[in-house]
Amino acid sequence: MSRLVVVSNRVAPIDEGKQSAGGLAVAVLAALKKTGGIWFGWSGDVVAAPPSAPSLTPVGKLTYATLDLAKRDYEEYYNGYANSTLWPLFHFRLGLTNFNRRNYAGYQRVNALFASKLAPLLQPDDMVWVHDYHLIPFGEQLRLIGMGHRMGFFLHTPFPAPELLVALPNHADIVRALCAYDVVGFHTTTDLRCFINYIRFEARGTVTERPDGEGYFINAFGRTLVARSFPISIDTEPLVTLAKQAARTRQTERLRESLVGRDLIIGVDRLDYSKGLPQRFESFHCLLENYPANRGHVSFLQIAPPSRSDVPEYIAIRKELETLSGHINGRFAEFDWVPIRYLNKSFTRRSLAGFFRVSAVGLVTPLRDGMNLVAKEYVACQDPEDPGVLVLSRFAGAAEELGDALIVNPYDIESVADALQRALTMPLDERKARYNAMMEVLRRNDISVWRENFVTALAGAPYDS
Ligand code: ADQ
Repeated sequence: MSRLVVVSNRVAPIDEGKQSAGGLAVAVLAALKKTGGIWFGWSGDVVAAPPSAPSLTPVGKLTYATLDLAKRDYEEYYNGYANSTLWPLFHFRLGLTNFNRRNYAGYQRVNALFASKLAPLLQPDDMVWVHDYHLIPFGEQLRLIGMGHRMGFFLHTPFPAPELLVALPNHADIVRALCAYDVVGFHTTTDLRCFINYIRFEARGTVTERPDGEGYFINAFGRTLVARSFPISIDTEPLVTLAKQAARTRQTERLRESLVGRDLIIGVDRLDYSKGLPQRFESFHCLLENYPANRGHVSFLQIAPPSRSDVPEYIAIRKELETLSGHINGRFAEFDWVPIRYLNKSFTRRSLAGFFRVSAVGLVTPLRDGMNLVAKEYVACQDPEDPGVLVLSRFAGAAEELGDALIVNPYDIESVADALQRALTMPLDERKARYNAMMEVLRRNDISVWRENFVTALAGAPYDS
């Protein structure tokens, strides 16, 4: 069995026992434990003078290899090109997309540097699996220094429509870099279609459906590769078990007691402008305006830990949400009821599982999201005998699989309020039918299926010969 080498911007916490380990970390660790291998990426530290070699931590058959970033690299590669150029653009936010040559050069430089540090650690038969928009040129950089390995890339964000992508000055370089891989994976068929359209109409490449129906052969920039959708998922069964246990913890009990019989709507997101939080707050406001019977009877708990707080757009959205939540609470709160509980902090997986289970409605309304695992987690954490209702944005990748949620357009504030009202008053039979249909999907496609499908596709490479 070939070793697997996973490359991602951040390497997950080495303490695997940690309840905070998310789906990707669980999936990657399980794969690495099976095949042995390396997990390579940024340590998360920014230092004045980064050491020239990665720091290696062997744990059983796998080795964590991490590099520190210099301040300038952190600014140009991470805050700059990755999070101020590619992230907004890939979320269809052209108005928030900043481009400059310095950041682009920093992005390329760090990718080349990282590739040069991984190369000496590679064995000839290794398969390299690179993750996400920070590291698109990584594979091309490895090839430039003579690495002929099987290499795959998975994009965790959406892929933008070509009409938007061409606004990026170096769009052809970015897509050419994607074509240096043997397998390129997206969350949804929509993302895949955007990529294929770019290849056909911008790159003048050819796209052929694979005979087995598993994606497409792409011929472009002198290479042949496979492009396919691999919808990421959650560790469904362990999470079902965790939620059952979490239902009885003291913390969950405290939340239940604090509601005194009221219904709870929950939102859990990184504090990011892609998640549609201002529109969500407005929708809750509209629910209280248009359906006044909910006043005093429904609370909205929004958990939103800050992220990327060095990037100005993230400072701005935080301020906006503070103003909005203050405004809504000021308008509607009673001496014994506060409409919005807005928290800027993280919780363990166990705590979240308990909170999801107590909540009558899961409100997941990104303006654009690669997949959105919270939507899937909310469903898996429900009590099968009395499940809550998921209200889900059509612009989350998860909507492609979870059609039994109440699907909404997050820009349409009043119809999201209508969907909330429908969710809060939905009869038990309908809630159960929707829950069962969604659980069927989550059991069929869990995180291990996602991983196996990608690794199997990569094992079939190269597709050139
Ligand atoms: P994110 O944008 O981070 O991920 P999401 O898919 O929802 O979004 O994953 C977030 C994870 O963090 C979930 O497992 C969630 O439970 C956890 N989390 C969120 N808030 C938390 C909190 N306050 N405390 C503790 N845990 C919290 C990116 C893409 C998504 C894509 C994933 C995976 O933007 O579209 O689904 O990668 O590919």
